[in-house]
Amino acid sequence: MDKKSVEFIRSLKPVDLPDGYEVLKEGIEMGNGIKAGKSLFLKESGFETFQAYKEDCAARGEVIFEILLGLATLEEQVDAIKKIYEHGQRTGFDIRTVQCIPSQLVALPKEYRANAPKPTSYVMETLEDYLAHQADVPMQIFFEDQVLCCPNAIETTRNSIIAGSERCGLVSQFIWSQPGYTDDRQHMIDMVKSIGMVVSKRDEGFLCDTFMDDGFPGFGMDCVTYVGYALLEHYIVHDLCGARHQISYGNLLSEYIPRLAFPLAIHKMLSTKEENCIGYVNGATIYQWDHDIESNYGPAAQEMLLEILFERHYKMGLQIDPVSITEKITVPTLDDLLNIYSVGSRLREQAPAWDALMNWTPIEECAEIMMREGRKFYENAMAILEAAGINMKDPLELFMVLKKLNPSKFEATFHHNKDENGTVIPFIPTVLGRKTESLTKDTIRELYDEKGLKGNELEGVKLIAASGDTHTYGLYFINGIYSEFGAEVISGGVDIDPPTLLDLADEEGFDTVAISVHNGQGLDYAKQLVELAEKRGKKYNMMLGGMLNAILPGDSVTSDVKGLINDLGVFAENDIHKCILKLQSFKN
Ligand code: B12
Repeated sequence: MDKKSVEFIRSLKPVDLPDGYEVLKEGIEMGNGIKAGKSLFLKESGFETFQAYKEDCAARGEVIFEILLGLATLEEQVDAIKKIYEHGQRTGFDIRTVQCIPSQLVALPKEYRANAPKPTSYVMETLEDYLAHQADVPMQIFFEDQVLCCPNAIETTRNSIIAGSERCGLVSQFIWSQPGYTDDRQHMIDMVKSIGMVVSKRDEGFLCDTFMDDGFPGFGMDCVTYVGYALLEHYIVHDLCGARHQISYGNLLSEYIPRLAFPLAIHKMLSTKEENCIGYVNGATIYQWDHDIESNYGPAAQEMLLEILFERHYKMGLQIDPVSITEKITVPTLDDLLNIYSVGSRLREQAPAWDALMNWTPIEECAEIMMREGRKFYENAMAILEAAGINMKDPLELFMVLKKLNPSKFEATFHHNKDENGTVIPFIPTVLGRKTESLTKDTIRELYDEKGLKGNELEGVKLIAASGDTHTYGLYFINGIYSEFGAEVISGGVDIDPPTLLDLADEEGFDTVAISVHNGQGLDYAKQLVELAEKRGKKYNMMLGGMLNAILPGDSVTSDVKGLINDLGVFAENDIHKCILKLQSFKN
């Protein structure tokens, strides 16, 4: 066992935490005091639970499609749910489930919302807002993002249960930080209580869902980390807390063999007759183009067809949540979603004819590796946690330790296959890590060969580089480039808010900051930086890159806000050569 990892985890052991079981019990009691809702879909179809419906579909080889929807306002969201139902009636595609993607502001208790940068999507304020989603149509509505594992977990979980969201999620998101909220201890306590609320509705089918790619596995270099993490989370949520636990995944696992081997491995390891552990597979998002976007139908259709055939063969209850061909550009509109959903539905028509043509051996073989190495990863993680003196029977203590672990360190700490320098040697490398690494190398080569840079252009430049949200690969990219050309870069990590960023710059004595943003909050973020700098009476050189868009007041779709950010005096640009020239100008 890696002694360094044990010592590192020992340094994270929390003090002054209440007993996790008492907290869980409190949550169960809170849950007992509320009545769980039931969707109009369940009432109409006669199924007691959505799980029962899902199992019935699986047994018949019928694949369930679900729409992931997060529009600009609640009114638009509710109207869209009605339209989805009508679309199903008109076409016969019979779509019955919508998973809602509200704004990240919902993850924050109300008193913190006013000061947070505004990301895309709508905000829910009251229980009525959750109930409104039913829209008088027989649909099953799920609330998962920003529920269960965020600082506002008690409110979002309670409202979701009352509104009949049998799946509450998403456990893996507990590692996300929200702007302005710093009380990790309270965050973890409220999360364990919220899991308790879901446990109280166990017999009514309620479960804790998780989404691998939003959590630690989304930061890893090895697909085996998906399995190792899933087993660890299952131990805490299912074995210790007693909740039903379901595992979803998919936007970053874009290579077909690991993409299908992962649920097969999980199904074989965790599903039982009584409890199915397989959730949904999200459309892969990283092979998409942001130009000639119709070309994205190619990989999207291929992927959906394979998933349909896979589910017809294994009957494990894997649902499909497709992503639109506009994924690389912005959040999808209802039309974008119905469009890709229709493609998926038409693929189902001819699927039976493909069944006999399929050879699942490569998937089975990859699943074997995932099971074998995933179990070793999990056992290694458990052994390290135990050796570090963590109370392995206390869900709160375990979550608290993991919360303190920087996401980029999870894999490096618990992986069982490393070289002498401690670098993880992946069994099945992830795509995004690999792609970003080669993008960085290719860009560096271009800057030398085509732009004539010499390598010393940024000598003497000191800057803080950070991500304003959970997206890390853009940050990895700029860190790599700026360091290559001589800048001294301190990484501010992820989820950093404007005041913390400027505090860090002040502490380090740096006056240049480069921020990567993706959630549509770039304009707000820049405004806050300018205001804070003014208040502090200081001059900073500020640069922003990433997804430079926002939903402007009164609009339903995002607009490019690069110009508006530049007007504020914050340099907004993704062209890395222009950024290097700008950084050079700061030296003068
Ligand atoms: C990977 C990913 C994730 C992963 C992130 C994992 C990780 N460890 O980073 C996960 C699954 C966790 C995730 C979560 C979310 N995501 Co996301 N994600 C993506 C995805 C697929 C790829 C982004 C990426 O890493 N690309 C690779 C890097 C190398 O490229 P890049 O980021 O584009 O960076 C380039 C430039 O922008 C530039 N750059 C980037 N930063 C900077 C900074 C500076 C200073 C400079 C100069 C340049 C620069 O350099 C790079 C090379 O050119 C995109 C869709 C897509 N295909 O692009 C959505 C996307 C960015 N995500 C999106 C959203 C909405 C979210 C969520 C809010 C969704 C949700 N509700 O759950 C959450 C975020 C929650 C949070 N707490 O922040 C939206 C943003 C929508 C918008 N603004 O219009 C996108 C576009 C998807 C979509 N269509 O809805 N996501």
